[in-house]
Amino acid sequence: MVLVTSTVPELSGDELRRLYRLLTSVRQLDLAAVAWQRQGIIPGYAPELGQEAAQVGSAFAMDTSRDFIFPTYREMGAALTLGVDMVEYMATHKASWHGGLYDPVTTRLAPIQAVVGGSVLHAVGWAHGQRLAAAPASGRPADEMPADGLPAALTYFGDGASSQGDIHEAMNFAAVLKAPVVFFVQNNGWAISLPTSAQVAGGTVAARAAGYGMKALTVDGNDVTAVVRATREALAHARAGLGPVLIEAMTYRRGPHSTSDDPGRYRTLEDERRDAGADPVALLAEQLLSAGHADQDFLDAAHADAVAAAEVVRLGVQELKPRPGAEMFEFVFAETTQQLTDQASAWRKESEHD
Ligand SMILES: Cc1ncc(C[n+]2csc(CCOP(=O)(O)OP(=O)(O)O)c2C)c(N)n1
Ligand SMILES: [Mg+2]
Repeated sequence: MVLVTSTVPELSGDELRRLYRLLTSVRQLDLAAVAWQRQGIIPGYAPELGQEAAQVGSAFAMDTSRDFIFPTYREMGAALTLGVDMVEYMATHKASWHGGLYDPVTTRLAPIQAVVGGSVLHAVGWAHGQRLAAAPASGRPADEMPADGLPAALTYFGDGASSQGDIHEAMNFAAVLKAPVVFFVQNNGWAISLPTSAQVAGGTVAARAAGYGMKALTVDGNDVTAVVRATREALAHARAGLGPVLIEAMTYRRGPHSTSDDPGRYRTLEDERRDAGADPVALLAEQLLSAGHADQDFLDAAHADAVAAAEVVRLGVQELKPRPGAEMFEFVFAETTQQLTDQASAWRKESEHD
């Protein structure tokens, strides 16, 4: 199943230790966020328990000095790996600000996207723009690649999203235009209550890439080293102007779809135990110990630091205040319209808000 080629080097001990710290931080923050929802600190959250390796590994492979990442609503692990401020990220789950309060341009992370499949279209548009920008004089996509290759987009979506028409349009255009995009599907077995078998004809998303003449990699999404190497391989292909790549990371949504979902209504604990595969955090711990790259003290320290960091985020989230309502008029267009200005003043008169 794992199609990582030998041209992608093995990860170093230092990289593996960094990845372990990231996986542990994501695991602890994710568990904490579910608890915050139960405690009434945030109204809702989409857990990613079990998907840490898929998210951390893929984001870890990116070059944040030039690439751009387009998330769904479940990519806290990718955001944390990019170094996004986690209070600003969690603002969307506190309902303080839709899409997160972080700056997408400096963090290289597009706003959190709840429209299933929506981020994939944005990624293709952005990536096509990179090829146009590489040959501005001609007004056409560059044929000659810059020496260090093109900036690339990484876009996340789920097995459920892959059944949407938008995904077909995005992939077809990306392949025709040879846009530097990595389509990263987290096949976590579920689209809310529907198993993959009930909504992905043929049972595999990766197989569809052939229809677009697109390179595809299927990878064990619970093994972070496999994910990093697959993403690096895909990026090299996209940067060279050879076109987009589809990565299908096989993983499992161990928790509910969101904090308002009860998976006990459509699957049993036995199903979960049978289908979940390896725990990504435990798997990397085993790999580190058996290769002699880390000892138990390192793992314990990473855990303690992650718990403490999640607690700092909680305090920040609790401090978050509502944003001024007038901002809803300010971020619609770069240059506002008369109609919007009129609406804003009518809203002020009616609501007495500032
Ligand atoms: C366009 C659109 N249709 C439907 C929904 C409702 N919805 C939210 S999540 C979801 C399932 C998505 O499943 P998948 O793509 O596998 O992602 P996962 O939640 O497993 O990460 C649906 C149907 C939505 N948010 N947007
Ligand atoms: Mg899914």
